[in-house]
Amino acid sequence: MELSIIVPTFNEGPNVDELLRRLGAALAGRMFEVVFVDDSTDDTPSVIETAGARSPFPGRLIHREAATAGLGGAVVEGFRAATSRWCLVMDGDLQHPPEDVPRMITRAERGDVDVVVASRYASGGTSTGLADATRTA
Ligand SMILES: Nc1nc2c(ncn2[C@@H]2O[C@H](COP(=O)(O)OP(=O)(O)OP(=O)(O)O)[C@@H](O)[C@H]2O)c(=O)[nH]1
Ligand SMILES: [Mg+2]
Repeated sequence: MELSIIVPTFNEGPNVDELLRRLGAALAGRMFEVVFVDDSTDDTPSVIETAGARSPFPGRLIHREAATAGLGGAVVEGFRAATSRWCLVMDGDLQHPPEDVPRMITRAERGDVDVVVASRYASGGTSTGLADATRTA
């Protein structure tokens, strides 16, 4: 499957290398691009450019000088820029495990759905990874 992975980022520099490395390992042999839509106020854009230049799959950076509508607006901009029929949105802070992407692709490829959602409310889901122990939703 051809896939555009849209990653909204706000000051996520320290996570970029690991995210790309884990996506590359999880999706080895597949066709995909990564589209970062960045509203950072720090050096995240240059971190993304350096990491993207090293990665074996296509990566693009859209840095928004005049960010509109925050995280939601960034995701919409990523959809507009995507070149693939299927788009996947994932956080840039490693809260969404890249290792789960193949399972989502397999579900989409069955062909009977338009949208696939990974949810902690689905069967087998957990709240692991939320900010702290008080967060369950
Ligand atoms: N482009 C862009 N990305 C953002 C913005 N705010 C957050 N992000 C990114 O969106 C992703 C999710 O951000 P979080 O703050 O963890 O939002 P969340 O996962 O909905 O909230 P939590 O459940 O509290 O973790 C991360 O990759 C952030 O860097 C924004 O204003 N613009
Ligand atoms: Mg989060």
